[in-house]
Amino acid sequence: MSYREQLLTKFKDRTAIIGVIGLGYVGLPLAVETAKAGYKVIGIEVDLNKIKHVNAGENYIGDVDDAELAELTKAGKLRATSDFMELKAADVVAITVPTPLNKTGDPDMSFILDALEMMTDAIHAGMLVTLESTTYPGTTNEVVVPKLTSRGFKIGEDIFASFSPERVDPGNPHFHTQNTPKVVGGATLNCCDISVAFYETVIAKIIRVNSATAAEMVKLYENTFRAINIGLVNELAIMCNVLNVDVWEIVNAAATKPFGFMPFFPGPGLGGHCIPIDPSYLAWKLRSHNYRARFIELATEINSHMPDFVVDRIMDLMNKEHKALNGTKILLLGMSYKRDIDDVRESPSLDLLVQLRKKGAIVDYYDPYVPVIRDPLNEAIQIKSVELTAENIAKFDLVLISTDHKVIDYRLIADNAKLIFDSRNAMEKFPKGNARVVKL
Ligand code: SAJ
Repeated sequence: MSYREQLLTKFKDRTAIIGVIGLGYVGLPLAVETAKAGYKVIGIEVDLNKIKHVNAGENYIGDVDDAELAELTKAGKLRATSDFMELKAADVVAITVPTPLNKTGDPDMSFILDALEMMTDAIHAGMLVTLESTTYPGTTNEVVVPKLTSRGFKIGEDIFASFSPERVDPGNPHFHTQNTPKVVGGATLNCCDISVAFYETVIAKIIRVNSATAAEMVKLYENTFRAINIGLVNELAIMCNVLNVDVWEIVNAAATKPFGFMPFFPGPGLGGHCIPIDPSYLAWKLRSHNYRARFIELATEINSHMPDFVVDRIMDLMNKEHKALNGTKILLLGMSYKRDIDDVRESPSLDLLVQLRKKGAIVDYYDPYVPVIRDPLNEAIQIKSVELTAENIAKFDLVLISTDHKVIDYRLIADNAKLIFDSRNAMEKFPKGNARVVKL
C-alpha cells in the first residue's frame, strides 16, 4: 500500500495521529477541532505555561470552548508537550507559529525555521507537513520541501507538503476554525489530494488551489486588500480635512451603494499582527524579483502616517484654544488595536501615547480590556489604565478616542469631558453632551 493510500485510510478511520506545532490563537483552535474530529492530537509548544494549561484542560484562547478542551484532554485525545521527538508518531504535522517582521521590516522566518529544525529527527516517510503561518509566496516549496526531502524522501511520494492559510479572526462571533472555508494548496498534486483529504475531515468547506504558492498568495491578497483599502480611506480622511468635509458622512453615504462597494473606515492607524504585516511579506518577495509593489508601499506609508496626522490635528485644536500641547492633559481612550479585544500589538494608540508625550503632553489612558501596559518608552515601567469616572474625565483638557470599544460609557464622556477628539466617530451615536467633539 502506498504512503498516499495509507494516509487516506488513516484519515477515513481517524487513526492518523496529528501534530500541531504552536498552540496560540491559531494552533489551539485547530488542535481542538482536529481532536473533535476524532484524531489523537499532539500539541507541540515551547511555552511551558501553555503546556501546563492544556494538559490540565485549562483554556487560554477566547475562541476555544473551555468545556470542550477539558473533555478532550481528559479523554486523552489532546495533549501538549515541548518534545518535538514525539512527532515521530505523527502522520500529519500542522505548523502554526508566528511570522512577524524583524526590526528592518523584513520577514522574520525564525519561528518557521526553528520549528522545522526541531522536528528534523521526527520527520519520517508517509508524513504530511502542512504550513498554516502567513508567509511569502514560495515558502513551502523553497523552505519546507527541501527540509523534508533532505533525508532522501521524494516529495509527493514518500513525504507530503502543503500550505493552508489560517483564517482565524479572534473574537468573531460567527466564524471560527471549523466553519471558515479553508484554502489548501500542495507542493505536488498528490500532496494536495492528501492535505485536502485530511482537512475535509476537520473543516466544513475546503477550497483547493493548484499549488502551495497559490495558497500562500491567496492569504496575502486577502489581507493586502484590507490594508490598501484602509490606506485609501485614511487618505480620504486627510483629503476631507483639507476640503473641510466630514469623511464619516462621505463613507456612510457611499456605503448605501448596494453593489460594487465595501465600506472601510478611517482611524488613527493600522494595528494588529496581520494587516500591517502580511502585505510586507508580499512586497518583500516581489523586491527579490525586482518588482516594487507600489500600492502596498503607498498604503503602508499612509497608514503608518495616521498617528502623526492625529497628533497634528490635536496640536491645531489646542492652538485654537490658545493652549500649547506641552502640558496639556490628555486621556487616551482605548489602547488595543481594534475595538472589543485586548490585543495591543502594533496598536496606533501606542504610537499616539509616545508622540503626544514626546511633545510634552501629560497622557493617561483608559481601556477596559487592557488594565496595564509596558511603557513603550521604557519597558521596565508599567502604565495602568485609569478609572473612567466623571471626576477623572473632567480633569483632562482633551479626551482622545483611539479605540471605540462598545462597552465604554460614551454618555459619561460626553457629559464630563471638555473637548473630545474622536478618531473613530464613536460619539456619532450619542446626542451632544457638554463636551465639544471634533472628528478625524
Ligand atoms: N481598521 C481600520 N479601518 C477599517 C478596518 C480596520 O482602521 O475599516 C484598522 C483596525 O482598527 C486595526 C487594523 O485596521 O487597527 C486591522 O483591523 P482588522 O479589522 O483587519 O482586524 P485584524 O487585524 O484582526 O484582521 C483579522 C484578519 N484575519 C486573518 O488574517 C485571518 C483579517 O483577514 C480579517 O478580515 C479581520 O481580522 C476581520 O475582518 O476582523
